[in-house]
Amino acid sequence: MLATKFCLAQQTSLSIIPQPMHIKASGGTFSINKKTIIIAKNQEDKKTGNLFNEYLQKIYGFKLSFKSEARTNYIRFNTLVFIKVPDHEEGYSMNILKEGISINGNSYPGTFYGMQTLLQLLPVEKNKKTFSIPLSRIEDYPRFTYRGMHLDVGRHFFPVSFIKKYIDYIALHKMNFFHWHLTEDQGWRIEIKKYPNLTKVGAWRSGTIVGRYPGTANDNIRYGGFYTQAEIKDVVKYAAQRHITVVPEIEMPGHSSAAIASYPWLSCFPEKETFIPSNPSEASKGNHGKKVQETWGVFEDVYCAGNDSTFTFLQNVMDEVLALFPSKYVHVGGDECPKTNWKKCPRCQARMKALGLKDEHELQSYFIQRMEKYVNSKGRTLIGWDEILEGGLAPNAVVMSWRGEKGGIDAAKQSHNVVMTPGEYVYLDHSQTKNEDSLVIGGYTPIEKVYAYEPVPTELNSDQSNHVLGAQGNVWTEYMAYPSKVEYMIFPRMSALSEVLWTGKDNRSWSDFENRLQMQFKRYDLWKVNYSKAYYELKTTLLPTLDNQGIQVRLESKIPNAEIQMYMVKPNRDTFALGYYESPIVLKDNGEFWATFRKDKNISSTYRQSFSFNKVTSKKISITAIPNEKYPGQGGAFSLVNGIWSRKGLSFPDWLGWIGDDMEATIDLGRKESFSQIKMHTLNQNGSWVYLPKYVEVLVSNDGKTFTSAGKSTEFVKDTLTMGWIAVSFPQQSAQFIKVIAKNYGTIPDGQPGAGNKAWLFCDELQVY
Ligand code: TNX
Repeated sequence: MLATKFCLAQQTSLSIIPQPMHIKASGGTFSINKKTIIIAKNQEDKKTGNLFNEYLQKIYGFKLSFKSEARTNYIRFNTLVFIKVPDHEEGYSMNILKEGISINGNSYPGTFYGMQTLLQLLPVEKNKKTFSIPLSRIEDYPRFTYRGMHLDVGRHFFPVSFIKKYIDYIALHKMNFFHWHLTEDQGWRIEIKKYPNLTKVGAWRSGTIVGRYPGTANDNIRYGGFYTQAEIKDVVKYAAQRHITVVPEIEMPGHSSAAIASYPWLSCFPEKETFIPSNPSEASKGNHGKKVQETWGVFEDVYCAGNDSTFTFLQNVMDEVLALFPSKYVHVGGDECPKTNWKKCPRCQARMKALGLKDEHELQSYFIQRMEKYVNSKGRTLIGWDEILEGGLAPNAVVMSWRGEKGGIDAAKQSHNVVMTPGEYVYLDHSQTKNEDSLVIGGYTPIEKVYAYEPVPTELNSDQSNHVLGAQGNVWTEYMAYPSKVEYMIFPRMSALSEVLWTGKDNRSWSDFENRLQMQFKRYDLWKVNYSKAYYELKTTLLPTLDNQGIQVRLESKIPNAEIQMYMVKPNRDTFALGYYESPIVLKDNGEFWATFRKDKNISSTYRQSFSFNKVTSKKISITAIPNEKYPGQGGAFSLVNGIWSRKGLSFPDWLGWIGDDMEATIDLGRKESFSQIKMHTLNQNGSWVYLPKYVEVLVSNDGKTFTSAGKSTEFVKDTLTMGWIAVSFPQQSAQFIKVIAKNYGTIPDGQPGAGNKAWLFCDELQVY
């Protein structure tokens, strides 16, 4: 432990992310200048030297020359030769002496990672003349063998130039897998020579919804693009030079609208028009055939599992894919495949009968297992999202656990290898701030949360833990239309993830990472990447006052001594200055609260929130069913009486959400009060499996034990987007306790997205008048 502490204390001056295993600084420096010589003996180490030079050239505008030997002023890239595979195959050591720098890798990737560390010892100021590198010794190796980043190019297409940048970012973080999500409902992005329609038809959609799902309109702009096989080869080679494996994903059996639009016979019902659930484009309105999707979500038109031609098609596609991607792993998706069509399809039903499959989940399992056999026969290993566990796991498959950690735990217990990608920690499409201005899918995953992620679940014993290969950041691009938005979403969270994956558990600490992050921000500037400054923003905590009469607002900022000014704008627009923030402030009246600071032109932050008080605001509240971990609200049940509710849809952090469960909230008013109406703010967004409650019932009590019903209602009045209020009105009542029951809709009906699954129920505020 002492040794670890020592390491941590020493390294801050070196500021490397991910944090190396051991650093020992000895005082003094070595200087890199234009005369420094690169020594590299073999082809591979020369390549590493060249990549080092490329970075120098790009960032600082000079490069170094190679020589076979030098006694002073050198940087040596040297991969060690072993008789037997060393313990830490991807490890390296680096000696920084007065005479020069030696990087000794345990393998070529190891030497490459040593070079990456060296890049982080270079100055963050561009025009420094000499580069002083502290004399030190570093020993380093990764904790996990799978350190991945994913990119969805289906929802939005990104040019090869950006894909290469993305690969550079992966390399700069010593990560080694790029999961390329190449096919989607909204676009097929890889050229397949045997099936030209996939890119002639499937790579293009007639328009895209505007704004957050379900959208306010369609932009009616034809959108698309694809990678030629030559481009793919180029990308794969570019990645390989950086010791990164590209794992292609060809989605099946769901998320296949684009393939079906290209070849309608892949569907169970080739004649049936594609259903675009919201805001179809003008072009699509007049087209009664199959179409590439224009909105986000999960769609029912999937590959037919009863038709052998589907498998022939997919195998032929695989043949071309495998020829392009040398990766041992091939991803076949497997997630979010509605079974609606299969239930109605005579061919699927006949297949189930012939094989004695008991339900459509077993049919999906048959589908994946059949593809796995094919992939295995070509010497490759199949990866799928955790749904491939349902109905029986394919014998050799690797599971990517995205719906929390459970899939990963189950798979590891069945001795399958696992890559962890749980939504709440590593979905980099989620918001990283509570005050997001741009459009994002929702959720709240700040950098602290990513950093706190531990990929090996505590439920696993040590044998089972060995099946956890690592983890991956997922980047779904429904709401990322441009490279700069992708950068904004991945940085700085990707840097935190790299440390989770590389650095041993005992060797990393959030506060130390925070120190190094300051330097990392400067490095982003050096790399000219667009990154989120959410780390510096005002963090707010809302709490009830002890007497339950007001809302306490606590503000925090990472800027030391930030001067945070506060205002209150009253409903009549009168504005009051509340002075500078010193300690938690108590709000008791309606109005819009503002808190704001400016550090410099790059960093400023404003928190702005309307509060609305009524008889239950800040009162004691409890709920029975615990909400889903993705939608816990802010401070649990208190979220329902904190005086605020969403105007932005699901991305607002105040929501409590339940799958299948009812909401039952009991409020203690503290004393008898009279009232005649209660209102519940809720969400109606069926395309995302979110339903209004069947009804809202209000019960009242004076002892908190025996409740009598005061009224019931189903009437929903929309306010913004898909949100609105359900009000229950009744003759004036007088009571101390109020119970609100919102009955969950239950099972999603046939013909709707997610049919057969349990519906979500949402609430972010209750009001009583
Ligand atoms: C679920 S994660 C999906 C994606 C969406 C994503 C949005 C997974 C295997 N499927 O299709 O883009 O949610 O966060």
